[in-house]
Amino acid sequence: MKEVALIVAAVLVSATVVWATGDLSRQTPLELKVLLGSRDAEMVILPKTWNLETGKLYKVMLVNEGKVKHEWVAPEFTLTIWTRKVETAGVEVKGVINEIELLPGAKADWYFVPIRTGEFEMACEIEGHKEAGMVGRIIVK
Ligand SMILES: [Cu+2]
Repeated sequence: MKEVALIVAAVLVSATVVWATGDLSRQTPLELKVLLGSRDAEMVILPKTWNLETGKLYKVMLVNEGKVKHEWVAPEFTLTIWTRKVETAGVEVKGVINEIELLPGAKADWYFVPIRTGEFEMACEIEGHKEAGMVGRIIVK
């Protein structure tokens, strides 16, 4: 009976493991919801720190819950990732992404794989927003 339980447990575990061998673009993405502007505070990037790992596929769901436009940039970071696609409002964009601008209420799902380790700054590039607190760090291990 114990053996059966172990086999069942092993099957359950192996079914949920993400295998990254071979095609790194075809993994099940790890999801991270990020607010650029929230209902409670306009000048925020939440979470302020992203902890990522190389070789894993991420789906970063950017949402602007604020009342003004925001512009996410992280120039050094975007040079060290491979973007699979960005999906927004029925549109899919592929290629290198350096900047994502979100109008109030807008959402964009960004799929990418970090390639290199390091620590990178991210910020909102609209005048005065960075100084007001729209800044954060991306740590890739
Ligand atoms: Cu902003």
